[in-house]
Amino acid sequence: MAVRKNQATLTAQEKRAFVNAVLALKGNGGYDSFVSTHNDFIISDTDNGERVGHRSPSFLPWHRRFLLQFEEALQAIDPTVTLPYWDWTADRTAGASIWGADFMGGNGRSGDSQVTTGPFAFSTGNWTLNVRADSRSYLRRALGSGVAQLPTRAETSGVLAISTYDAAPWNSASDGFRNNLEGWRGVNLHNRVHVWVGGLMTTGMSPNDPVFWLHHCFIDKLWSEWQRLHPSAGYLPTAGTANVVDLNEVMKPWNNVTPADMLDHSARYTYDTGF
Ligand code: CU1
Ligand code: CU1
Repeated sequence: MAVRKNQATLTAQEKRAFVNAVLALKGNGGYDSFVSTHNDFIISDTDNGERVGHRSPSFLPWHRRFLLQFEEALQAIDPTVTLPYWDWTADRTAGASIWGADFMGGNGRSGDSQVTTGPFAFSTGNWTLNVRADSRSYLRRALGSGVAQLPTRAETSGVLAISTYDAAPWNSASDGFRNNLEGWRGVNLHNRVHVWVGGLMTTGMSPNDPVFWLHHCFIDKLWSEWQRLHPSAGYLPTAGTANVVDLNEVMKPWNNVTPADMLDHSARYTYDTGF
């Protein structure tokens, strides 16, 4: 059974294995297709057609499936690798070890926000952005400048206490666990972390920053915690809802997986906290 671990507990060897698998996937072209897929599923509430990846109930199952596909791609390179998660309620400063030169690399420099340390620095030659909105092909970050503070454990616990998964109008105005976790409402958990990191993380091409996977792995873990706290709550809506993915409807771009298929991850992976 694959166990996803807190990144703060990884050994030097585990960090190296994860970084090397990510770099290998980047090198063979596979990585950039994940960036494109993510960017294709950034949508607004007012788009015509179905909302899938964001601002809708399927935000959580869509990203669970997306992370699984990425993890499988890494495991095809190195079967020992699993996705680590970044508990940003605990590791909440630019000095935290996650930003070390042996792992994610550090903050962007002043002026152009270019990341110049670690394995994803442009100068290494291993991390040129190909899926991008402008001519800048280097990874950028501005830790703590778009918003000063990462979410706290108390704020996160408050969101985990919300007993309803989601609610009409099933978008960024909804009340419920999903939208409070996604961050369009309330204390703002997920969106705020993207803004705190800054740079590419504030765009639809956010997977260009490998910390995207560690952030979303923690979002996935929080969903898992919520499921355990509210065992009878389930996914909503169950059926008959226009423009969003109901419980048993397939999700693009895969077209062979439903939210119902994603509710129980225990056959595929568990977290180091025991579920
Ligand atoms: Cu996303
Ligand atoms: Cu995200």
